[in-house]
Amino acid sequence: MTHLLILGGTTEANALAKAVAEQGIPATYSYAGRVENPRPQPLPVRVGGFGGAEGLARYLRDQAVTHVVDATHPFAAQMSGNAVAACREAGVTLAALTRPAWTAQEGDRWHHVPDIDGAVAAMSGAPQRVFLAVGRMHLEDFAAQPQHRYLLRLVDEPGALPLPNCDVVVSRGPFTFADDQALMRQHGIELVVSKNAGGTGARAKLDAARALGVPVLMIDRPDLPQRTELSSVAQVLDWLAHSGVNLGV
Ligand code: 3Y8
Ligand code: NAP
Repeated sequence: MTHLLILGGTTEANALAKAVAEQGIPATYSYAGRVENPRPQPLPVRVGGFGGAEGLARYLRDQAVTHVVDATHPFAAQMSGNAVAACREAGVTLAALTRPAWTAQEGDRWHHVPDIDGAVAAMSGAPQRVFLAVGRMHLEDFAAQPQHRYLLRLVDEPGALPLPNCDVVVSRGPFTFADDQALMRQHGIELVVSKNAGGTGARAKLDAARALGVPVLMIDRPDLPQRTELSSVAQVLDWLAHSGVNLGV
C-alpha cells in the first residue's frame, strides 16, 4: 500500500500536493511549523519537526511510508540532509523536487556571497537603505551591521526585533514585480539582500531591482547531499509510477 510523504513548505510542494490529491495517491503533507497559518493543503497535513533523522526514520516506519518527496526550500539543508539519512536507514525511496538557482541577466548588478555570514560581512560599509528579504530566522545575524536602515519582509508579525532602524512589511509570497518595485521605490532601497531561492515565488524583488538599477547581494545555496533530483511535478508523478505507485484515474 502506497503512502507518500511530501516534505513541503514551498510553491512547488503545493503544486505537487494538488496533483497527488487529484491522482488519489495516499499522501501526507509535512510543514515544519515555522509560521502561524501555513497554507491549507488538499492532503492530510502534519506540522512540526520529526526529531532529527532518527525521529524521521521512526515516523517512516510507524506510518508505513513507502515514498518521500523532499520538496522543501533549497536553504532547508538540515531537513534535506535528515531526509537522505532517514530514508537510507528505513529503506524508503526518496526524491527531491527542486528548482534551478536564479542566474544574473543583462542589467543585473549581483554580488554573490556564499552564505548569510558572507552577506553580513559584505555590509560593513556606510549606512544604506537595505531591503532584507531573507525572512525572520536570520535577522540576529544582521544585528552586527546596525548602521543600515532595513526594510524587513516577514510572514508573521514579529516580536522584538534585533535591528534598531527597521521598517517591517508583513506579507507572504508569492510576490509581484509591480508590488515589489513600488515597495522598493517607496522605501528608497539602495541594496537588496536575497537568498538564491530559485522558483517564481520570490524572484519579483530581483526583477524590480534590475528595473531600478539597485544592486543585489545574492546569498548562494548551501550544499545539499547527493539524492535523486526532479525538477517538475510531471517528473515526480512519472518517478512515482515507475516506482510502483498506481496513479489514480
Ligand atoms: C512555513 C508555508 C506558496 C508558497 C509560498 C517559495 C515561495 C513565497 C519566497 C521575500 C522572500 C523567505 C521565506 C519565502 C518564500 C514562498 C512560499 C517562500 C522567502 C512559507 C511557508 C512557510 C515559510 C517559512 C519561511 C521561513 C523564511 C522563508 C519567508 C506557507 C510562506 C524569506 C525565504 O517567519 C519565519 O520563521 C519564516 C521562516 C523559513 C526563511 C527564514 O529564514 O525566515 N520561508 N514560508 C513552512 C513550514 O512551516 O514548513 O504558509 O505557505 C512558504 C513560502 N515561502 O505557494 O504560497 O516557494 O519559495 N519564504 C527565501 O526564499 O528567501 C520570502 O520576502 O522576498
Ligand atoms: P531546516 O533548517 O532545513 O530544518 C530545521 C528543522 O526543521 C529540521 O531538522 C526539521 O526538524 C524541521 N523541518 C524543516 N522542514 C520541515 C518540514 N517540511 N516538515 C517537518 N519538519 C521540518 O528548514 P528551514 O529552513 O527552517 O525550513 C522550514 C520550512 O520552511 C520548510 O518546510 C521549508 O520548505 C520552508 N521554507 C524555508 C525557506 C528558507 O529560506 N529556509 C524558504 C521558504 C520555505 P527535525 O530535525 O526535528 O525533524
